[in-house]
Amino acid sequence: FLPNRHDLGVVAVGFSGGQARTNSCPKPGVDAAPMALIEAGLIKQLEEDLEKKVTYDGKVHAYSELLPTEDPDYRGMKRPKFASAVTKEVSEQVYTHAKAGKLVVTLGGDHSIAIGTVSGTAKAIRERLGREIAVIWVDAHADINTPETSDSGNIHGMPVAFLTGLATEDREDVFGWLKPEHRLSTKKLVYIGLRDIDKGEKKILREHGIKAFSMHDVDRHGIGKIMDMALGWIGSDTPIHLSFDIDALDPIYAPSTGTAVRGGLTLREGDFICECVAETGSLIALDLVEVNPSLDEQGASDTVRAGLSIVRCALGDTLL
Ligand code: 4U7
Ligand code: MN
Ligand code: MN
Ligand code: MN
Repeated sequence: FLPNRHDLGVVAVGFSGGQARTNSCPKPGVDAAPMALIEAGLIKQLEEDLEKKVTYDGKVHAYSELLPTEDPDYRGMKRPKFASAVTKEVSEQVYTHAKAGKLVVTLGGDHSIAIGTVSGTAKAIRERLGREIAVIWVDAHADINTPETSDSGNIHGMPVAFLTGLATEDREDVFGWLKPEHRLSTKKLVYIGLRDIDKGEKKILREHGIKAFSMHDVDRHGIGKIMDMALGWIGSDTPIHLSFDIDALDPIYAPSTGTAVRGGLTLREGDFICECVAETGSLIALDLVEVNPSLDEQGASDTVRAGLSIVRCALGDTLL
């Protein structure tokens, strides 16, 4: 019932607007990640080493045609109209691949783009298989702030709230386009790697009984047991969307990212998570986000290499 594992659709999203450029967050550059990953050989490796059939339009989308003339803050969100328009477009791109039975690989971009990717697969898998997807969100952060709980107003800290319907909005041009068929149940969401969670987010996680494995849990049980528990929670034969924020990895391995937090996953733990998901045979989509090659020049190539490794492992490269 699952997509042909050898048939990939790749979407390159050069979007950094979910991590708004303000004095407190002067961090453009995450939009350059898809090109850096592709120049490092990503598509070529998928085709040649992993023998995948790759459908890719050859473009890094910047969506500049969607840039609104005016984009004032709304409910505290920064650049809400642009992020909404871009994620709506991403949603349609991802939907098209997933509906055609392809495993979709999306290269970000900041994590706000997951509003597009997850909504696109959720809708496609509902229509194609009559199934709900599960999401494994690997991240230092929970990204489940509502506009009201967010201190930063940055939309890359809110995607899970919009995807689960914890945040809703009537205005079509500010995520009002998200409909029930795009959404994800809080029961089908699992976090791994958390270590920097806002107060309001903790309350949300607790109140909705959301399954979350923090770095504390990883230290306590080891990553092997964590993956058994995470996949056990989801249940076998459930289509899995893996959304991997590179800041889940320790900054030793992935320093070039906008919101680095110390005390993260090792390179092997990150790869292991992806290998376990690959082993299930249930992966329907992968996002790799928050790589920012412009931030730490020394570390940029390490971070890009870590990203490449994550993608290859999720697609089964390292399995025997
Ligand atoms: B990322 C933060 F306040 N929680 O909402 C926020 F700590 O996609 C960070 O995981 C969000 O990198 C990080 O701005 C978003 C902050
Ligand atoms: Mn994130
Ligand atoms: Mn993060
Ligand atoms: Mn980040």
